[in-house]
Amino acid sequence: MPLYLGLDSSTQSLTAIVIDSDSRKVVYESSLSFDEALPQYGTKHGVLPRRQPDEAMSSPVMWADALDLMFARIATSGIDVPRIAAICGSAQQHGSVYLNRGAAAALGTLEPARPLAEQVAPMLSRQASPIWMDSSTGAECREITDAAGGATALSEHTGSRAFERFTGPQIRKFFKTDPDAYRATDRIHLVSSFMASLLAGAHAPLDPGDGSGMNLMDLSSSGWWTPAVEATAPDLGGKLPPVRPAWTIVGALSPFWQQRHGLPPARVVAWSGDNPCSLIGTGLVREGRVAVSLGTSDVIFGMMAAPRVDITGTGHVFGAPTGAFMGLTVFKNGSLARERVRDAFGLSWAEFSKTLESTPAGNNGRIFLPWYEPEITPPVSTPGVHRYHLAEDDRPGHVRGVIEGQMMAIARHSRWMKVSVDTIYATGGASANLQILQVMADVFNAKVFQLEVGNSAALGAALRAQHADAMAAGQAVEWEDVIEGLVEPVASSRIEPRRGAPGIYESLMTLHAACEAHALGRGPDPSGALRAFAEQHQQA
Ligand code: XUL
Repeated sequence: MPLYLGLDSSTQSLTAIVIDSDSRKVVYESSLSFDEALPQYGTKHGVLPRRQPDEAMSSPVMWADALDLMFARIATSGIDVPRIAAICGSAQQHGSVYLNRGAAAALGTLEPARPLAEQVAPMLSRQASPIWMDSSTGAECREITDAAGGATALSEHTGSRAFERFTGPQIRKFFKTDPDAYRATDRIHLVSSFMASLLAGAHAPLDPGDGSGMNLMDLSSSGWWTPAVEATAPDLGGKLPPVRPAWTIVGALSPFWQQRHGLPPARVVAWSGDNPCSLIGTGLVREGRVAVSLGTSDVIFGMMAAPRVDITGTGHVFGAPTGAFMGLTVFKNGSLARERVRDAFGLSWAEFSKTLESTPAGNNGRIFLPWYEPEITPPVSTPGVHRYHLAEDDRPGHVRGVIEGQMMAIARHSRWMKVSVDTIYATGGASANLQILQVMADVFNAKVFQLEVGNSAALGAALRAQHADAMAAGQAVEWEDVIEGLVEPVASSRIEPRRGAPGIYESLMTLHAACEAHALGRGPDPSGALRAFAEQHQQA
């Protein structure tokens, strides 16, 4: 009756989940907030005080300290600790940790009588770690793109065009601003492989899921892509960890943890990024089942059998813990846009839903583009809302317009994944609204379920630990069996597309694309075509 431990070192907290593989139950769950549990590091929401508004750094010593605290908690939690068979983890993506030449030996000789944090500090060649919220590397993105043969080549090979938060541009900036410290760096880890190294007491490899958040890894071979590595910084190849399959056993939990906290020599599995781990923690283990998270930002992600990339757009392809791939596209104007429309017309959420229910699919050809904030997808740097065939005081037109506009944008801008979507798991705050989910089902022509996810990244890591343990024991294991019982959508929440609605959206989506092109100055005004659409589909 083995237990599996999943950890998630996120931006703001460290979470642990222990699952019992036989009873299919979570038997332990605990989270510690960096700001509250470790105030001595001075972070706010997990980020060190900012030197520049576009910079975001955190402390790798703090992450190690949190791990030490969490293992002390687990050891005294009352769970049957000797039954922990394997440990895996998830970490915020893109962040990097810079270790010096002494680190390899130091990792293997940690002293159990001393706190981990004070033993990690001397291993660092850079005290702070840039994290995913940093957007200060625009110049480096351009330099890498040019030197690696252009944006298309970079996307085709690494899965994304150059992004400021990705690790390659961050490494280049470090090399340019502090070349001596860069030279003194022996190994550059991601947060994920750094944490796995601490557990195993030796430098851990990266998995393809987190490796693909760097603008450095070749997706199809899961090896480093030389043109990008050379475009990023000199001698970088020798400083990067190897990339190994996600189910790789890095080693046994090191003597430090065994002696300090009385833990067993459990298998340590390669860690991954939080998005790949969430893919498993939300049950997206086959192509065709996607998740749409309706939160501050709206995000669509799902598994892809092959590495199909978004050459011109804003989508990312990461490796998936299954050995396949995952696509992910982010839309910045999520909840805020929905709230702005609700507030503009003085509605409660109940009234908003009622209006949605009483308006027709296709909104009689009224289209609303809700770019209240600069948008990631499609890229819109100057915010502004756009109305087509829609009067400014048209309340029902705006209510249906904002939801249809968002859902059509999510559907259209995820077509690059070439996934035929049959099932959607809806998560995030707005997924509680069944009328919004009905529009989602109609636009995608797919069934929609609500999925209650707590800590999907930590749960995904625990499930990955179970999977890797079985693989290491030579057992055949199906991902559907791994997630069974622990990741189930709310069966009673099933929403089917309404008859006739998907056909309406199929034609409206072409017009939605034309509105977007016009709003971005790339096409003619499609208002005439919208009027014709309205005449054809006019409903009460
Ligand atoms: C993904 C990304 C974020 C971080 C958050 O590209 O930047 O989702 O992984 O932890």
